[in-house]
Amino acid sequence: MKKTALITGATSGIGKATAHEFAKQGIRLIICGRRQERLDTIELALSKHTEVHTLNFDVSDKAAVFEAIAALPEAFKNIDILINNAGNAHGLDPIHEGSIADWDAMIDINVKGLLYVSKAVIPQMTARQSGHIINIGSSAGKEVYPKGNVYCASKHAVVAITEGMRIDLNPFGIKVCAINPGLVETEFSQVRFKGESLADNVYKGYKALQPEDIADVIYFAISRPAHVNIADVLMFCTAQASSTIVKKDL
Ligand code: NDP
Ligand code: 8X3
Repeated sequence: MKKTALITGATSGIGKATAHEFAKQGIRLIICGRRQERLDTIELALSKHTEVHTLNFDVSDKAAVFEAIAALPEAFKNIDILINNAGNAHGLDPIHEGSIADWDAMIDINVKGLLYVSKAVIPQMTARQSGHIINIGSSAGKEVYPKGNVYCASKHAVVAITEGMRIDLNPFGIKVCAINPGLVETEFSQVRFKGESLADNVYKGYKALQPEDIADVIYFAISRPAHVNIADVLMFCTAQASSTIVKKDL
C-alpha cells in the first residue's frame, strides 16, 4: 500500500533531496517549510510522480504546527513516515560572544520545533500501532567542536530525544532513527553565517556530502523489512574524519 511521508524543511538541502527521492519511489508527500514559492515549485515538479500536499508553517510556532497538521486533507491524514529535518545552525561564536537571538532560534527550531511536530503526528501512529520517525541530527550531536556550543547542544538533544522516542514508542511497534551527517553542501552555511562570504569557504578544497547522499540513506532506512530498524547513523564525506579534521586541498 502507498505510504505517506511528512518532511519538514523540504524547501532546501537534505529535506528537498529527500522529497525528490521519496517521490521517485511513489511515496505520497507532505512537504513543509516557510517559503511558499519554493514549496509550490517543488510540488509542481514532484506531482509528476506522486500526490503532493504543501504545508507552510514555522516549526517553532506551536499553534501553527498543530493547526497545519490538523488541517491536512483526508487523503494525507495518515502519516506513515515523519522526517524531522527542519533546522539550522545560527552563528558560530565562542560561548561568551554568542547571540541570544541565535541561541533562541536553534533551541526553538532544532529542539522544540522537532518536538512540536512529533507531538502533532505521533498520536495517530500510536493509535495505528505503526510508523517510522527519522530525526536528522548531526555529527554535532555526537561531538562538540569549538564555537559549536549551542548548535551542538541542540543536536545532542536531538540524539537524546531520538533515543527517548525509541524507548517510549517501542510498545507501539514504531521505528525511530537518527541520521547524523557531518558536512553537507546545502544552504546550511549561508544560514549559519547570515549570507556572509565566510559561507563560501566551508565546502572548498574537498568534496562534501551532497544532500542526495543523505536522502539515499534516509530512503534505505525507511525501505528495510518490517523487522529491521536502522537506529542511528553517523555519516561523513571521505575527506572528513571528525568535526575538526577535514582533509582539504586548497
Ligand atoms: P538548509 O538550510 O539547506 O535547509 C534547512 C531547511 O529547514 C529549509 O527547508 C528551511 O525551510 C527549514 N527550516 C529552517 N528553519 C525553519 C523553521 N523555523 N520552520 C520551518 N522550517 C524551517 O540546510 P540543510 O538541508 O543542511 O539542513 C537540514 C537539517 O540537516 C538541519 O536539521 C541541519 O541541522 C541538519 N544537518 C545539516 C548538515 C550540513 O552540514 N548541512 C550536517 C548535519 C545535519 P524554510 O526556510 O523554507 O522554512
Ligand atoms: C552540520 C555539520 O559540522 O557544521 O550539522 O556542525 S557541522
